[in-house]
Amino acid sequence: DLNGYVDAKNHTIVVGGLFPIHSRTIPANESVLEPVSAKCEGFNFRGFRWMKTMIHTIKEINEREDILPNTTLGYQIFDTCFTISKAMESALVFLTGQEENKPNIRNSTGAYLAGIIGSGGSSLSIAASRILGLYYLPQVGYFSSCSSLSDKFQFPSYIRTIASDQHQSKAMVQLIQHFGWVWVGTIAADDDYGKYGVKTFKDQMEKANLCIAFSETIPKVYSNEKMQKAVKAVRSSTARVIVLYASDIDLSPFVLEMVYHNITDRTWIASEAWITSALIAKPEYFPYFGGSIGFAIPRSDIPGLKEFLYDVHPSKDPSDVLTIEFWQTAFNCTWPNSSVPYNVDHRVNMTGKEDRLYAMSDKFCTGGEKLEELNNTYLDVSQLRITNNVKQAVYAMAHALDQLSRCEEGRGPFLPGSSCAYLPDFEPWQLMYYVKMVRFITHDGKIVHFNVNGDVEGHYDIINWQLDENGEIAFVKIGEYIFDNKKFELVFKKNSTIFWNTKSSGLPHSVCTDVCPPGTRKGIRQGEPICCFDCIPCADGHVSERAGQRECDQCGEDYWSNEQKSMCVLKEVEFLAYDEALGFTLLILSIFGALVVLAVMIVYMIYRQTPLVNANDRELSFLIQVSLIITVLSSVLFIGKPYNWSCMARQVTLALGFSLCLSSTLGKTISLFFAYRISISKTRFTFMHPFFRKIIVLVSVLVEVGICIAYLVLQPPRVYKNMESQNIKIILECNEGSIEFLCSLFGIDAFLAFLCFLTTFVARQLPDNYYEGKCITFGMLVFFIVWISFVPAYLSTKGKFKVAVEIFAILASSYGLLGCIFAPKCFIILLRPKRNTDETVGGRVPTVDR
Ligand code: TCR
Repeated sequence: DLNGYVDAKNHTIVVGGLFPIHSRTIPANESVLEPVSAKCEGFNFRGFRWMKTMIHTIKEINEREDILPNTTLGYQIFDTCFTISKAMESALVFLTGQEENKPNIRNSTGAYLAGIIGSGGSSLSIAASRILGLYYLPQVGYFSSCSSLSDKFQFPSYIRTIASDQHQSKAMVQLIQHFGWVWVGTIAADDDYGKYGVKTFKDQMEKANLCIAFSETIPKVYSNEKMQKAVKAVRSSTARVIVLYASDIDLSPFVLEMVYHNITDRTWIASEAWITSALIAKPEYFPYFGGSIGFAIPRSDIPGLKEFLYDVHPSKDPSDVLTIEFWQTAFNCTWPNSSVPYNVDHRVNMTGKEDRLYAMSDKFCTGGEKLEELNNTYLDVSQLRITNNVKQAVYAMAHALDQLSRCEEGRGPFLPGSSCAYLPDFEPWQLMYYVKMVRFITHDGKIVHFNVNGDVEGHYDIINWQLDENGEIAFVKIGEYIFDNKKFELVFKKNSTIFWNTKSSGLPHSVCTDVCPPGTRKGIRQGEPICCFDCIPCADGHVSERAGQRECDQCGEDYWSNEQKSMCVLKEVEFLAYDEALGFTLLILSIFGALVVLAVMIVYMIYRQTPLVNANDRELSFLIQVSLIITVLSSVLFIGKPYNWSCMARQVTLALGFSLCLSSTLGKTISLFFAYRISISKTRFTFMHPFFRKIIVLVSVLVEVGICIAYLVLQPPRVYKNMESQNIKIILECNEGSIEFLCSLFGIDAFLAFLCFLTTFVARQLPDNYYEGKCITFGMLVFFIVWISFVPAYLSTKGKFKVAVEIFAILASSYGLLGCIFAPKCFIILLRPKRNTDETVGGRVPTVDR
C-alpha cells in the first residue's frame, strides 16, 4: 500500500503517512502456516479522504514559495487498516526502508524521510510511536487523542493536532453536571482510545461526586458473547444517559445491536470519534441514537479540497490500486482488467454466520460514472474536522522543515557551537526539535502550536443530533467547550434548542434513586454507589428544607418541625388566654364573684345599723368583703399572657388578699373564742377590745407585706418559657422564683386559716344566734378542702390547665368563704328581718360591742 510521489526540484524530502483506509484486516486463513502481511477489507471513505487531504496539502505546500522554497515534499503513505499490526509493519518499513517487493524510496531516489503523519487511532499511534520514538523520528498525529500519548517520557517524538481526551472527559462530566444527571453508564471500545477515555472520564466523575452505573466494552473483533454482555448492561440499567467512547468503525456493530434489540429512550454522550461520523449518523438509526450529544473538533473549510477530491479517476494511473478500489466500492462495479479484488466483507454478522455483505459485482465499471451523483462520505466536505487536523499535521511538518532550512550557522540550536542542521541530510531528532517549536497560522487564521505535552488546545463544538427537514441527521452545534489558558468552560449558544430522544421529549432523567424530597435525608445503602440511597424521614424537631439533603438540621430553640419535616415553624405558645372558653369562663366567674361580694357590701352598708351587721365587728366584715374582692379579682391576673409584672402581681395580691381575709376572720373568731372562755370560766375576763382585733389584722398583713417585699426584691417570679415539657409548644408560665418565699407567704395564710378554724371550733358550742362561729368553721373547712385537693390536681396538670386549676382553687375558696360567712347573714337581713333584732342578738351572748 505504498504511494510514492516524487517531484524533482532541488531535493526531495519525504513525509510518511499512516491512514486507516480500510477498517480491518481479513482474519488469516488457518491453513496458511507462513506469516504473511495481512490483507485488508472494509474500504473507509473517510480515511481515504484524509489521505487525499494529505496529498492535497503537500501539493499546496510545494506550490507555495514562502515555505520550503527550494525543497520538494514527497509522501509515502501506508494503510494501517485500523489495526496495530499493520501500523507496526509500516513503522518498521519507514525506519528500515526495507519492504519486500517494493522499492525503497529513500534509497532509490535519494529522498529523505522527514517524519510521519498519523497512525490513525490511539492504539496504533502508541504502538508505532514506541518504535519511532527510539530514533526520535517525528510523528505528527491527527486524531490519536488518547491521554497517555501526552506522556513525553514514553512518547518523546509524538505530537498531535488534536487535543487530549483528558479535556473531552472533563467536558463530558461538566455537561453531565450541567444537565443534572448523576447516574451514567459507560461503554468503551476495546482499545486505548476507549479504555483511557473512560478511565479519565471515571476519574472526573468521581471528583464531581457522580456515579457510574455500568462500564462495558465493545469487542474489537466481533464476539457475540461480549457484545451481548454490553447490550444487557444497557438494557437492564436504570441509567438513561450513557457515554460511548469508541471510534465509529468499532461502534457500528454495537449500533446494529441496539437497533436489533430495539433499545430506545437512551441519551448517548458521544465521544468525538463518532459524533460526526456518517457511518453512524444514518437516518435509520435516529430513533435509537437521535438526540446524542457529543464534542467535536471545530469544523473548517479547506479551499480547493473539494475540487481535488473530485479529481480522482481510476484510469489516470492503473497502478493506483486504492483509487480503483475506491471506484469499485463507490459505484459497486468491477474495474475491467484490474488486479484489485472486489471488496469482500468477511465480517461475521450478528447471527454468527459468515455474511458476505458485498457480493462480487458482475457489473463492469465504465469509467463514465459520475462522482457528482454519488452521495459519499469521501466527497462530503461539509464536516471537515479530522480532515483539517490532517492538513495542520502536514503543515506542522512542513513548517518545521522550513524552520530547519532557515537556520543560520552559528545561531543554530545544536551543539557544538550553535550549529545547524541542513536539508536534506539531517537527523530525525534535529527535526524533532523544530517540530516541537512549530507555531504557524492556518489558512483560516487560527494559530497552531503545541504545548509541552505536544498537544493542541482550543475548543470543541458541542453537537446535538437532530433531524433536518430532508429526514437526514443534522449535527446541530449547540455550544462550545473552551479549554485554553487554564480556562475550562461549557458555553451554550443562546436560543439553541436541544433535541432529546426521550418519550416526553424533555430532558432525560438519569438517576439511581430520585433526589430525596424535603423532609427526608439520604441514607447510605451499604455497598452501593453514593448515588443510590434511601430517603429517611427526619426525626421530630429536625427538618430538611431542600431536596437531597444529607443530614436533617435541628430547629432552633423556639422552633419545631412541621408535619412534613420540611420547615421549622415557630412553636405554638401556650397560655390561658382571655378569648378561649376556659379563660373566658373563669374571667366571668371571677367578675361575677366580685359583683356578688360588692352586692353583699352594699347590703351591709344599707343595713349597717341593724344588730346583725353590728354584731361582731362591722369593720372586720367590711375588710373581709374587700379582701374577698381582691382574691376573686386576683384570679384575673392569672389569665392572659404572663408578663414579669403579672407574675409578680398575681402571687402577691393573692397572698395579701387571703392574709387580709383570714386575719380579719381571725379577729372575729378570737372574739368568739374569748367570749366562750368567759362563758365557761365564769370569771370576769376583759372582753377583747375591738382595737386588738384590728391589731391582729394589721400585724398579719404587715408581716405578709414584709415577706412580699423581700420576695419581690430578692427572688421575684418571672415569666418562663417552658420548652421541656412539650416539644411542639412553648408553655408560657411563671417561674415562681423562690419556693421558700412562696411557701412562707401561703404558709402564713394557712396558719391564719388554721387559727380561725381552731378558735371557732373550740367555741362552736357558744350559743350564737347568727351561727357566726359555725359558719366560719364550715367556711374554713371548705377552704382547707379546696386547697388540699388543689395540690394533687395542680401537680398532675400541665400547661395552661395548671393555671386554670389554680384559678379554680382561688375562686372556689373565695366563693366558699363568701357563701359560708355572708350568705346566711344576707339571708337573714333580706328575707328574715324579724330575726335581725336586738333581742335575738342579746340573750346570754356577750359578744356585742356596740
Ligand atoms: N481519537 C480516536 C480515534 C478517532 C476517530 C475519530 C476515528 C478520533 N476521532 C474520528 C474515526 C473518526 C479521536 C483515537 O483512537 O485516539
